Amino acid sequence: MRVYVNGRLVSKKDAVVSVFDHGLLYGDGVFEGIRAYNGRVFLLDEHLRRLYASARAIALEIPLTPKKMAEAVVATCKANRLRDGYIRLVVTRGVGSLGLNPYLCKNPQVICIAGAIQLYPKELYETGMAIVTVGTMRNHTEAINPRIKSLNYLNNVLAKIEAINAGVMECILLNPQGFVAEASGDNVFIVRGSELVTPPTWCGALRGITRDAVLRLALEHGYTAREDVLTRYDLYTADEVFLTGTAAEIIAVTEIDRRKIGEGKPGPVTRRLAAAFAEYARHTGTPIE
Ligand code: PXG
Repeated sequence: MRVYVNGRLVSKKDAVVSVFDHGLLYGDGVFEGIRAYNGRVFLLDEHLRRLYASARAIALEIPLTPKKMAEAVVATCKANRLRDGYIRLVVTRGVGSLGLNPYLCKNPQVICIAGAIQLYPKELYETGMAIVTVGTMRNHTEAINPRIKSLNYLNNVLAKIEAINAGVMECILLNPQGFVAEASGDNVFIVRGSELVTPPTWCGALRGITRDAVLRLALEHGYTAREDVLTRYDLYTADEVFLTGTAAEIIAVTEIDRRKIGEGKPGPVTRRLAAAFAEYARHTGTPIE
């Protein structure tokens, strides 16, 4: 495996950052998770736009133009002969002193890893998955804004621990007002009749690239789709619920808090959109060759 670190493709063992990097010391940095399908990097420009917005939000200046960053991503895929897989792009604050001050960190580190992705078990895509709502709240938008895809995922990790301890693999976090925000690493949609609803970003959702793609695909397939405030009532009473994410793609949720959702199996809207998404992903993206 070759890993991109600050402009060089190095071996796995040489792909290292300092223990004084604020990415490690404080979770100070940003990242993206991107997929490659069928020899193309899926929605690379959208991911880069979000990466640079996340960086801007934490006053981190990325030492590469978006164009050079796109070239770095493609070069990393190429060096690893990646056609289908997962790309992790990370920008850390870089080495600083033992103190929070980010302005003392002069060399942000840019890392790109191209590898495999651990999806949920294949069977779960056939059966749908059981999830729970958890007590860990999504960060307040005036704390670490959930729109920032930062290296500080501890809140999501705490939620994931609750999910795993409850015997399921994913969970829904509510925001401090009690409205549905998102899952620990995915966005959430409900289906009511032929309408899709997903929480607005101000409720504490990341603006998922998959979420945006699903909103577009839904309209193309004759559904209505909108953002609205959701509560647990809306989850429990929905016809269908599904999650979207770069790793998960589209996965049906058939049980929440041990309550059956809809018919208790992946519904027709979820299945149709999952098929449309798979087709879209195969043909959309920046060619690696
Ligand atoms: N919410 C959160 C908190 C996320 O981290 C999403 C929603 C979905 O966004 P995208 O843009 O991917 O549709 C994410 C993305 C991992 C992993 O390793 C997590 C994500 C993406 C890729 C890998 O767990 N989360």
